[in-house]
Amino acid sequence: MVDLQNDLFLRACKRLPVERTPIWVMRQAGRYLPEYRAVRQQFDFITMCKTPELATEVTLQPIDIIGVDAAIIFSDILVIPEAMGMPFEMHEGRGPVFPSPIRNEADAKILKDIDPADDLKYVLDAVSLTKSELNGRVPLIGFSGSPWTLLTYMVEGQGSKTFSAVKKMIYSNPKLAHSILNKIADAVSAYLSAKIEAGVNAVQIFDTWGGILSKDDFESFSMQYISKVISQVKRKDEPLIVFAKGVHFSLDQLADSGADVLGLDWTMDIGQVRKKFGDKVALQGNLDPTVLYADHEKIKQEAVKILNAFGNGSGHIFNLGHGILPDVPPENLKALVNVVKEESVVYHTA
Ligand code: 1CP
Repeated sequence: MVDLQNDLFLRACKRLPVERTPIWVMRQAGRYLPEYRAVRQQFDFITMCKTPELATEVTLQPIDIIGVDAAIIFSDILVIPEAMGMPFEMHEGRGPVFPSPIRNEADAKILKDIDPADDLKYVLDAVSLTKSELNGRVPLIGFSGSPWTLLTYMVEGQGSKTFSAVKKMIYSNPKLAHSILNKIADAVSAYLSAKIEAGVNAVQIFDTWGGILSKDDFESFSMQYISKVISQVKRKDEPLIVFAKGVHFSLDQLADSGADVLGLDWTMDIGQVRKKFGDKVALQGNLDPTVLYADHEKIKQEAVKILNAFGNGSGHIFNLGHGILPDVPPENLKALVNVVKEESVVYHTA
């Protein structure tokens, strides 16, 4: 194994001392980078996901161009439903679409258990190749959608504003919803375990759509399955990050879930969350992604506000409160990364 030259991210996840606060950003490999669009012009999205050389190339772009402290393997959360038997298409301007969504028991019969070594070999190969190309420069993060967030796409068939199809399922046929969620949780657990085995240094669970549920429904249909995944993922000392967007109401449960790091969206006060949980978990976040439309002085002010709210000591991984938007100028992200690298040092002088 190659020793890491920069392990700030991993140390911060474990709340060990660091010289400065590490930073990476969700969706850092993506459309805001002209270098990504150049690759994307030649290949469709699914081909990029399934070709380890291409996935590796775009995973490395933000490391080389922006200077972030961790890489996240280029892929998508929807590779799991695909491996379970639901092919998806990427429609330009509309996003991913499942032509045959799951709406009833008969539809659900097609869902199969996955064997990541076979069904998702292309992701594991991308992890190995990326690790070798990184050559220890920074850690590599693997990720998955949460069972609930995956269920929303599998039932809606695409992104949604109202989520009426998946909500109809949880209210009219909760038994079916729970049986599919159980299946997805097993697939996610096997997948994250296989990614760790292939070499990722940390994993993140994205619960992008947990926040559309009431507190009780979140606990029943999302939290329960996040906990199941966390208890089943086989890891040695690889940190696990859970990011649930818009879930103010169940932060306690998330902090008690066994995750090492809690990802926060930008609507939460990171200082108050730290006071509440103390040393229980590290925190990741939480700059509003649209701050990156501002000038560099404003970006600096807002970044320093977050560093200051977290305060002294380790346990903070700087990130946006959700994914970077595709029309952000890359130099603004670079400015943010440089500001965090420079301005965070004072919070780590013992
Ligand atoms: O045309 C393109 O190039 C596709 C754009 C794109 C990209 C770059 C999609 C389609 N997915 C991705 C990569 C991706 N997706 C990563 C890469 C690693 C990184 O740099 O972070 C990750 C982590 C994801 C995860 C993902 N996909 C999530 C969870 C995170 C989040 O942002 O909330 C979700 C909800 C998806 C679904 C998805 N995939 C793509 C789109 C446009 C969407 C959203 C669809 C919708 O709800 O409308």
